[in-house]
Amino acid sequence: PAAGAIVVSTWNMGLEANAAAWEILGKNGYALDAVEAGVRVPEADPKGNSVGYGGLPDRDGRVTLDACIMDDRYNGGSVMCLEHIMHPISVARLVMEKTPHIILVGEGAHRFALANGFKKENLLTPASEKAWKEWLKTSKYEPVMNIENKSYSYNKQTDPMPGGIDNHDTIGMLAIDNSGRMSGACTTSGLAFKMQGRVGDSPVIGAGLYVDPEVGAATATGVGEEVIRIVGAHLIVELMRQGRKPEAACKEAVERLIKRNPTKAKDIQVGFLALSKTGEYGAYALQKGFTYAVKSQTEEKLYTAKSIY
Ligand code: SD4
Repeated sequence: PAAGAIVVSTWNMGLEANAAAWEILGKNGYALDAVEAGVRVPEADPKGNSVGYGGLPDRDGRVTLDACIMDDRYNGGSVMCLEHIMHPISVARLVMEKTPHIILVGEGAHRFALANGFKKENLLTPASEKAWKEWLKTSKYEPVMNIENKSYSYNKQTDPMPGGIDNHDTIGMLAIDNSGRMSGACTTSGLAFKMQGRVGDSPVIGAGLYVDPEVGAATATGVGEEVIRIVGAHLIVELMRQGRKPEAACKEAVERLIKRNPTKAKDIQVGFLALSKTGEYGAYALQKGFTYAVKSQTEEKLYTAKSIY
């Protein structure tokens, strides 16, 4: 029996993304359609500097996108290091539905997108280009995000990015529809000023996203290298299988990060968000400031996750 539709997603932009997902969930639509439609909102938003259009480029000035999607039957699709395509999540869905594969990367993913009717577009906005040129002056690579008083190597006051450079958000979205089907999506431009070819956790099924309809789903945001190290999303789903509530499972994954790399964990942000198959949700982060949005029949709200530090 269905617990009633619900959608949860990472960061403040999740509110708007959830509203788009609800257009589908509220009409008894399919969770997979809902998560795709939901994350397309930040993908197309030039103000968000870490998803899709307007995302900060790599150190060579190239906007390279990572995304993955999972349906309610253990199917997944993923694109990595995809350039010039506004909606990598929709390409990931096509990889899942139209190819015998799960992952396409770089040039191959790009060609696949074009062959399926996607348009080649310039995703580097003037604001992102300006931020990159500013960054080039020092070329200091510090993947620090969303920690107050710690930012990239340039001044927040003169920072050309609308919400501040350290407002680095990937969207992960998890949903259950009115028929009890669960799906998830995760999409990002990855860490700003990364090396050309670098891929984070977001398109890695099991790390940035995992959906197990028997148990629940989880997604991650933050420094992807650390999330991959512990295969974060899959770890959380397995902890829920063993009986942990979503928040407790996310907390245990965060503690695992600290155990694996205690020095690093103090200086970076990682946040996890989980949804059980019965519609319970919870989150946990390393640092303060990780927000997530929830929308169901009974609530529409932004929460701030608990954190270790
Ligand atoms: C990455 N996890 O590429 C992504 C970045 C991110 O909020 O989540 N930013 O490592």
